[in-house]
Amino acid sequence: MTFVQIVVLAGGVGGARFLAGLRATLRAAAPDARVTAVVNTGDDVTVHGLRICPDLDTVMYTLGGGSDPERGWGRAGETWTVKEELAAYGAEPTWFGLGDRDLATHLVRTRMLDAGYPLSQVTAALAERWQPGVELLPMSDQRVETHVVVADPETGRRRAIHFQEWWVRHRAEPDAEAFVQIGVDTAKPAPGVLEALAGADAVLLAPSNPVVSVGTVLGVPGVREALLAAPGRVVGVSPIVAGAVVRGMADRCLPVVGVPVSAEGVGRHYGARSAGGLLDAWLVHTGDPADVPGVDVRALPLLMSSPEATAALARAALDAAGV
Ligand code: FO1
Repeated sequence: MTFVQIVVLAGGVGGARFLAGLRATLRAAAPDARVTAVVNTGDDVTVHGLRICPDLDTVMYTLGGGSDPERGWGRAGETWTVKEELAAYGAEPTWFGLGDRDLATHLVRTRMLDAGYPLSQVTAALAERWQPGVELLPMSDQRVETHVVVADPETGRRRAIHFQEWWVRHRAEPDAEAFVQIGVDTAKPAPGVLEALAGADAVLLAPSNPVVSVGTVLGVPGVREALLAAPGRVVGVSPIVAGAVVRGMADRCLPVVGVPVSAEGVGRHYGARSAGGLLDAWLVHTGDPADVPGVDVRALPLLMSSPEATAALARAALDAAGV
């Protein structure tokens, strides 16, 4: 059996589901394949003195079998006693829900970060418990935070708020004028990221938010170049189905960077690898038109409505990558 190395650029819920399907399809077809997930950390936030890494935790919990299937984030069987107690003190932010079980992850992570461990080592330590079955890498060990420039509803003045405040507190209601990745210019790919890309037999862009998730990962200096130098093909999966997002709020993010909310729009945004863009192939939902010049566009059902459907989607991505 050839040794297959697959790298996946992923964000939160969509990325986690896709990775679960990829793991399932590989367990059957290529048990010695190795999957490296390079996960967005731009959503990371410090709340009540604790460092929260939503996308890393969503992937870790989902692949580890501990995530809440409804919410898509946080833990199954969660309780909210500490959250209620914090609210009783009026301790802000009360709008960001930290579950009691989830808190243990943030306490361990924050203690290790404060002790000087880099985020990549903290992530590996947390994953020891959860055994996700893929290598989990943050995109960078340096802090990169996505902030959103909005016009203040009271004063009309432009100001930047943390992505989590825009996303959770305001449900992405206020029009975003720009996304700013604080710290990205001095961030370096986390240890293992460039090495994984250099040996990748396939690079998959998960159906995550193309702007604030996949886009943020690609914005870490060196990642895009390493992806384009990868020996394997680059295959993207559209997060837009029938002109709409399936989950999340990519439709609130794409117009900010001038990209149409369509499979074709995102495909063209990623661009053809043969013309300086990213993609060798682009998977779109059956029925979605997507003329993406220079890219091998393939239509199939993209809804990850069941583990079988997700495994079939992952299988199609591997086929498009030729592995
Ligand atoms: N999303 C919400 O809509 N409300 C919350 O209170 C909330 C808390 C939260 C805590 C930890 C965590 O890892 C994720 C959390 N999320 C919450 C989801 C999070 O905002 C998103 O998963 C990502 O940042 C977007 O992909």
